[in-house]
This record gives sequence, C-alpha cells and structure tokens, in this order.
Amino acid sequence: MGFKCGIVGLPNVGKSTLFNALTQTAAAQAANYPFCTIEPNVGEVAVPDPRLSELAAIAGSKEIIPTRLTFVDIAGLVRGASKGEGLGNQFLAHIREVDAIAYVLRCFEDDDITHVEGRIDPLSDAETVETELMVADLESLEKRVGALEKRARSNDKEAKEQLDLVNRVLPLLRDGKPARLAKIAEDERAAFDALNLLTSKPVLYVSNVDEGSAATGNAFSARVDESAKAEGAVSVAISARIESEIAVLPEDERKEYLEALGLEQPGLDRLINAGYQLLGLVTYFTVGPKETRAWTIERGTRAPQAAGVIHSDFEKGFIRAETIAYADYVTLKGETGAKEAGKMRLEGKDYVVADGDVLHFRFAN
Ligand SMILES: Nc1nc2c(ncn2[C@@H]2O[C@H](COP(=O)(O)OP(=O)(O)O)[C@@H](O)[C@H]2O)c(=O)[nH]1
Ligand SMILES: [Mg+2]
Repeated sequence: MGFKCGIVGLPNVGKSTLFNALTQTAAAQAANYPFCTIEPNVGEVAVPDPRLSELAAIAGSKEIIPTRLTFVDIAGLVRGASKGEGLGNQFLAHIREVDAIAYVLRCFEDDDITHVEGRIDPLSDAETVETELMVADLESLEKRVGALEKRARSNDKEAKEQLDLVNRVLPLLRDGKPARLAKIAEDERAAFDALNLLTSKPVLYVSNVDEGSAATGNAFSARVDESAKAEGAVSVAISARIESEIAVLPEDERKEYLEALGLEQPGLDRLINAGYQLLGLVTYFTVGPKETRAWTIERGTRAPQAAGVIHSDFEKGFIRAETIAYADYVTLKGETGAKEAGKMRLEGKDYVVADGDVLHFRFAN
C-alpha cells in the first residue's frame, strides 16, 4: 500500500535536511524493525505510537512492529514552475503522485543561506508555491472542460457529475483559492479525487525554525500557525537542523538531549503523526506472544478489507473479527480479562474498524 506524504517548498528551506533526518531516524530503527529506502528521495518511516509498547507489555510480545508512512523529498519549486521553469513539469508530476503535501516553510534567518526571494516570509513563500499548483490545476481543468461539456450534453452520467464538480472548482481556482476548499459531499469524493488535482490534496504546514526555537517556535512560525488555523489546516514547528542531530544520536543519549532542548519528543514524531492524521489513516493492532503489530487502514474501512491489509486470504475467507477496544484491552489487562468482562466483541463483515481496535481475524481457507 504505502501512503505518501510529499515534502514540498521553495529551494533552501530545509526540505532535504528534514527528509534526511526522517530517514536517518528510520535507519537507526532498522536494527529493530524491517525498513527500506525505496529510492534516494523516497523513505519509509515508522509511525511512533505509544500504544504499541503498552500492548506488548501486557501480552508479553517478543517484538514490536510499528506501521509505516512514506515521505518523498520533492525537488524545490521556483516561481514559474507551472510554466515549466526550473524542474517545472517534473516537479508537478512528483506532487501528483503523493497523497498529501507537507509544505516546508523557511522560518529561520541565516545570512549564509540564500533565500530565493531574498527575504524570510513563510506565508508569502507558501503562497508562491501554492500559486504554481493552482495555475497548473486551472490550466488542466480548462483544457478538459470542453470535452466534458460535450459528453455531458450526450447524457453521459459520469461526465455530468464531473462537469458539475469542475464548475464548482474553477471559480475557486480563478479566485486564487485551492481546490481543497471546495465543499464536496461524501458521495462525490471519489469523482473529485478522480480529477487528480494538485491543490485538492490535504496539506500541512511545517515551519522550519532556527535551532534556538525548536521547543517554542518563533514569531515566523506563529504567523504560520495562525494562518493554518484560519484555513482549518494543521501546522507543526520544528528545527530541521536539530532533528537531524537528534536522528543520529544513540537511543540513550536522545532523551537527555531532548530534555536539554526542552522537547518532550522529537519534532519528527509530531510531524509523522500529523501526516498520518492528515491522510485520514487509523491504526488497528494485532497482539500476541510473538509480536504486537500496528496496521494502517483508511478511516471507514470495514473488517474484511482491514484483514486484507495483512493478507488477501484473510479478506477472501473472512468470517469474523474478534474485537477488543484498545482502552478495554489495557484496563482489563489483556485478552483473557477482556473476554471475561464481556468486552470482546464478535464483529462481522459490515463492521467499521475503529482506531486502536485489537483484532483477531477468523477466516476460512
Ligand atoms: N541555520 C539553519 N540552517 C538550516 C536549517 N535547516 C536547513 N538549513 C540549511 O539550509 C540549507 C538548505 O537546506 P536543504 O535541506 O538542502 O534545503 P532544500 O533545498 O529545501 O532541500 C542547508 O545548508 C541546511 O544546512 C535550520 O533549521 N537552521
Ligand atoms: Mg533539497
């Protein structure tokens, strides 16, 4: 499967520093967890989840296997990318492939590192990048609308549906607003996604602050937070440079270093979790003496399809899912306790798996 979060922004804002910190963290974890770098600019990282160790302790699991999220370091964009400037088209093609976008915004001052626009202004940078994506979307829709209208006139139901969406998105884009702000009903979601727009992807804002502001953020990141909030988007302030230092520290020194910086957890953990939520993903667990393992599904996934994430046979032969909510599993100290308290439910094929469910699938071969 692999849900992908693209790291996007102007050149020299700290994207690669951040990406390297993410993959170094993953490499450090590789001793414990299976890990792979897919391509130089694509890396998978473990999704930190404190529930895993809680469950493993109760069940006495030998191993903990977290679920993972993919990050893609996308080459820096410059003004005019939608017209093919810089790496233009290639850049846009890479963004098209990701499921969500993390905009990295430069919120640190450093005269030694050139800012392409010659000044530190994260909100204006975000606008520069997003404008290129909006222009690309606008052009792509305007190109398609004629053909859609033609098909719609000949009563093509799918074309009519798409045209209706396009006619709602176009005014937004023309008004300088991203497609994600369009009001889309649940049953229109699939058709909307099929438009394959760049600005319909969910976004989060990453303020890359100076080393001294790693724990608190700074005045620049405060402005990003405010603007993100107004849009209903998530923002995370981190110092990419500090993160790259933390990432290479041995586990036992890490805690001390974090404390010295006034950080409770690495900023990367916050970023990974924010990316995970942004993608609308939830986690269920399988727990046993061998391992406690986290699995990723999209919110709203039913039990057989959730089982299919483990193995297609589980989905095909699905009978039922023995289900214990995470909180029950912990309070009742495991499966036996939960069973005795009547907290183990037998769920069928229509059950929508909830975040934190501890599941045991019954299936026929
Ligand atoms: N002072 C400072 N420099 C940083 C920080 N993050 C990145 N840099 C530096 O900025 C330069 C560009 O970073 P890079 O990650 O290559 O940017 P990219 O072009 O967005 O991938 C490098 O020299 C980094 O060391 C930071 O938080 N503080
Ligand atoms: Mg780079």
